[in-house]
Amino acid sequence: MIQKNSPLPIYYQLEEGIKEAIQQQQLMPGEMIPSEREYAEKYGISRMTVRQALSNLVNDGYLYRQRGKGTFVAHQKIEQPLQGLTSFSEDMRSRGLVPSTRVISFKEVEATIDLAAKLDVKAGAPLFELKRVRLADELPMAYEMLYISKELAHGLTEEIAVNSIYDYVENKLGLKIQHGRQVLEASFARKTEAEMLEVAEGAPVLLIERRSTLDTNKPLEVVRSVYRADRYKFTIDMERF
Ligand code: 16G
Repeated sequence: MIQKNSPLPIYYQLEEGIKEAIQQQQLMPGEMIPSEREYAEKYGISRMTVRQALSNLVNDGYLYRQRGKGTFVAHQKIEQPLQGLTSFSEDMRSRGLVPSTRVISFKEVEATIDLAAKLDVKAGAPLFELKRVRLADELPMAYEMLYISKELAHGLTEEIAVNSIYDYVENKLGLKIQHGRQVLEASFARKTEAEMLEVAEGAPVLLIERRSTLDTNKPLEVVRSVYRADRYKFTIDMERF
C-alpha cells in the first residue's frame, strides 16, 4: 500500500491504506492492528511516520488505543436521525443490526411528585420502573431507565421488556404513540452506567430524556437513556425558514 515515489506523503498513504482495509473489512471492529514497529518493518518506513498515520486515525475515530494493550479498530458509530419517533428495536432493525435487551431491574414503584406531573398521574400512583441495557449485535449501546404508568401499561412484564415496549403498547394494548419530546445533552458515564455500557467511568456519553405521549395527549413514558458516545451519533435535517 506504500509507493515511495508517489507525491503523496507516506503517512497519508498508510492512513488511507488502513482506512480502506477497515472499509473492506480486512480489519474488523475490535481487532488489534499491527504495532508501529511491525508496520515500519513491513513497509520499510520510519516509526515516526507510522505513529503519525495511527495518531490521525485515532483522532478521526477509526482506531482507538488501549493503554498497555495496543491499537484497535473502532466500531462504526450508529447514525440516528432525530426526526421520527422510533423505538430502539426499530432503529436497530432498520440498520440490519439485531437488537437485544438485558433487563437489569423491573419493579413497581410509587410515582414521585415530579414523575406524577410528567406522566399525568396522581402522586403515589403505581408505576413500572424498568432499567435495561440495549444492545445491537450484542454490543451495549444504551442504558435506559423508563417509567410508565401501571394503569396504562397494564400487563407489562419482564418478558415483554426484553423485547419491544412500543410493540406491546401499539399491537397488544392497541394504543397509538403519537408524539415525543427529547432533550439531548453531553455527559460522562457514572459508575453504574459505565459498568452497564462496558466503558470506563467518566467516558463520554450522550444523555437523552424522552417523554412520549399517545394520540389522546396522555403521557406514555418518561425515559432517561445514556448512549455510548463512541458508538452513537445523531443527525437532524433542517430547513431554513
Ligand atoms: C428508545 C426510546 C425509549 C423507548 C424505547 C422503546 C430513545 C432515547 N428512547 O430507546 O424512550 O422506550 O425506544 O424501545 O430513543 P422498544 O420498543 O424496543 O422497547
